Amino acid sequence: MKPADFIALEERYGAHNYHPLPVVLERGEGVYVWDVEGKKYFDFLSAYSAVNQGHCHPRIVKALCDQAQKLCLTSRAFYNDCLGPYEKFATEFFGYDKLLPMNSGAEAVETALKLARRWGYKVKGIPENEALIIVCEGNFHGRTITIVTMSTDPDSYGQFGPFTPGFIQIPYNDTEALEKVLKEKGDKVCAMMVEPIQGEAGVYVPTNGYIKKCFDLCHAHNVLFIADEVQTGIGRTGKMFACDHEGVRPDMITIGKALSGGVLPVSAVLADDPVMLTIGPGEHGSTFGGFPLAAKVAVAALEVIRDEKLTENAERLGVIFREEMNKIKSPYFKYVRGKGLLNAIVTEPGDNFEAWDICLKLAEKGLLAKPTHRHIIRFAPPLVITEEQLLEACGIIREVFASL
Ligand code: IF1
Repeated sequence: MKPADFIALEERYGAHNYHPLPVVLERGEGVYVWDVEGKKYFDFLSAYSAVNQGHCHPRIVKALCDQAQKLCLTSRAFYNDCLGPYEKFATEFFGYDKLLPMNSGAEAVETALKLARRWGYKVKGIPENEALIIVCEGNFHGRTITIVTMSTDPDSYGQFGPFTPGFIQIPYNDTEALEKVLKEKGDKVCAMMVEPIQGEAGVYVPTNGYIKKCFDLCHAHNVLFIADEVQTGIGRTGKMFACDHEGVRPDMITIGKALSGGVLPVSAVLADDPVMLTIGPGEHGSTFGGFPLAAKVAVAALEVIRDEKLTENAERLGVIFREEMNKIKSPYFKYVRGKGLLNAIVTEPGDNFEAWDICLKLAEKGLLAKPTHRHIIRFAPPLVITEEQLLEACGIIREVFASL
């Protein structure tokens, strides 16, 4: 079968909820993927930062295969010998009292919202069904109905109503707006949820000090500060969490994606006892959440982050990447922004020419990246990338801009 045949199958038999670049991949290793014709690419998307540890990391794949032959799923109706050790490892690794395991990032977000509301009623004393949660314009937290309620992107929420009540949207990177809402409605607000860097908005990095100020304002009003680090967490931005750049330890953190190194959907909420223990038996859960396979994979994935010093690598190579990109002299290049190895180039689209076309040219030259909006290209290679590989990739990007 040729690439076009695989594309035709998806088109014919799959729902049309995606518009991928026309590249059909069949194999991955480290920072590289190969298409069905054997062409090799740098993967500068890393499955939206799920593959921080690189494709098919041998240690993670071994953990997966070993456990798959022993026991995959028990449900939480019984105990198993993987979940407890994983929870101990992960809570010590991240520095929280407890972990609640789920699968997709959206589920972790939903779980955090439920915990926040529960805490609001049980601990803060908000009258039942009146709790409010503050979210930011331009956010991306997932695809469930409640989560798209929080979205300000009509593609995400349009014609999916009716929506979930109880959310207040404020501008991102605007602490005055936050202060105002908290002053007016703080007694009914249980939480603020925010991405420390907005991914879908185009790797939009807020002003230095924004996260710290949000955290302080929330705490002054007895409001939980929740960071959605599904994309920014686990080393991606050059710290374990993006909130670490400002020395903020959120009351709750949602993680996913790289928690499994991309081999399984594994997500979780991290919180301390006063929040986590507000939910009791039978009040929340998931058939697969924390299943033995996920537990073993997650431990291996985190050990790889630690042992291969991937967070440090992201910090160091991120600086080099932005330096290299700033050397681009092209009317189509406006600027590069990001932290660690989560970066984006903001382009100046022409009349008949947008970021998508640049991504097609990059793919031709052997580098996969994803446009977001008409004019932004995201660059997020696996964190196992070496300096030499990064410089080679930067050469491809510069070459493509030079050819426009
Ligand atoms: C897609 C973006 C990235 C997320 C944050 C929760 C979730 C995500 C901060 C939900 C998911 C994805 C999913 C992916 C596109 C993508 C994305 F462009 F939309 F913003 F990564 F940058 N919180 N992000 O970024 O996690 O339920 O998908 O596991 O194809 O929709 P999920």
